[in-house]
Amino acid sequence: ARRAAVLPHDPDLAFCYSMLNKVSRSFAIVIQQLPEQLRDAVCVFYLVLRALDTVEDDMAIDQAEKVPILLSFHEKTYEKDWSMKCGHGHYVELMEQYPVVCAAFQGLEPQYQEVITDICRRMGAGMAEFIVKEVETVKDYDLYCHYVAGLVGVGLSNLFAGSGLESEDFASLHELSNGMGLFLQKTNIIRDYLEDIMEEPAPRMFWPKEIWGKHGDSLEDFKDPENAEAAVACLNDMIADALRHVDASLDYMQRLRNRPIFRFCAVPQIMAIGTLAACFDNPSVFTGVVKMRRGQTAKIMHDVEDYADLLAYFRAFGQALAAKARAARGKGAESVGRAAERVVAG
Ligand code: PS7
Ligand code: MN
Ligand code: MN
Ligand code: MN
Ligand code: MN
Ligand code: MN
Repeated sequence: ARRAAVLPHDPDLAFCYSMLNKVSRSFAIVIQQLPEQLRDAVCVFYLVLRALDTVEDDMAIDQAEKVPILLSFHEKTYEKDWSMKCGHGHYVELMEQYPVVCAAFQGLEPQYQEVITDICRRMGAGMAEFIVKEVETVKDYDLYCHYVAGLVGVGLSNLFAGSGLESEDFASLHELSNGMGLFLQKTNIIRDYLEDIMEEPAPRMFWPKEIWGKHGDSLEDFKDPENAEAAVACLNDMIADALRHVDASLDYMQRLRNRPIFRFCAVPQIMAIGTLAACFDNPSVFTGVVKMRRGQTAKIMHDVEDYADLLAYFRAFGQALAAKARAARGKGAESVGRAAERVVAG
């Protein structure tokens, strides 16, 4: 049976779980189902990185101020009263109450603290690098996604190995861990096209020019209805690129032995391939937010227990992609079709 969410006695951790539930619906559920030894560390890890991302995302902070904060963010967790005013919605509260997250961090086992600090330091440095540089090539794109998501995979693998609940080998599965993060992050970047380009006071652009340059003269033009056809062809190329990481992701998850850890990893990956299937050949990506069918997320959370369940979902979404690709023809659909057929064949 799955464990229900447990209210921690520690008030700092209680705040962390309440914040986690406000900022992430799906991660909150799978994190709270993790084994006791890991749950608090992963919850704090999530909030530390979410806070770092809030700084990265706030386009009202100027570069000269932002870069040093990103570079030193991993040191704030050892302080007693560092906070700042930035972000929007629930993130404002996260940043104002950051000392509470730091207090919870300081109560974690040292081996977990070290992993979180190391990843936060490397992610902050990577974010800073891309504040002053643009994503031009697919190589840049893979590197940016490594910094903001691949490193999360590497850190989580270290936590899994450190807990003794998964094999020590996970601490050295860097490429597969990175692939897990890249698959999630590329899906997020594809789905968030409009949100990111409309960001105030300045747009955020993560789609690499090496891909969009084949379809137009500027990334921002894809939101104009007269460019819908080129925009969708570009979108389909972006989805074919994201599907490159499916093999690593399946290979990684096939090695997991602990059921709740497996679910924690598998649910977001299934939601990612489901989101890619919903976005594929879909002009709505350029005019609003595309999500999987309502209720589908809840069903996935409920259903997925083991690798066979995971494969069934990947094959079903692979089928959906392949069918759409056959109907689409042209518009970059062939490469998605080939990638999808491989997912279906296994
Ligand atoms: C399981 C081996 C510590 C659980 C989970 C906060 C989401 C926010 O959301 O466009 O549009 O604002 O600004 C590998 C999660 C990668 C990361 C990256 C899976 C921490 C997470 C901070 C590895 C999640 C991918 C920025 C950076 O994009 O986002 C296994 C735990 C995982 C956080 C995500 C997000 C990056 C992000 P949004 P952005
Ligand atoms: Mn963000
Ligand atoms: Mn970000
Ligand atoms: Mn995003
Ligand atoms: Mn965002
Ligand atoms: Mn935003």
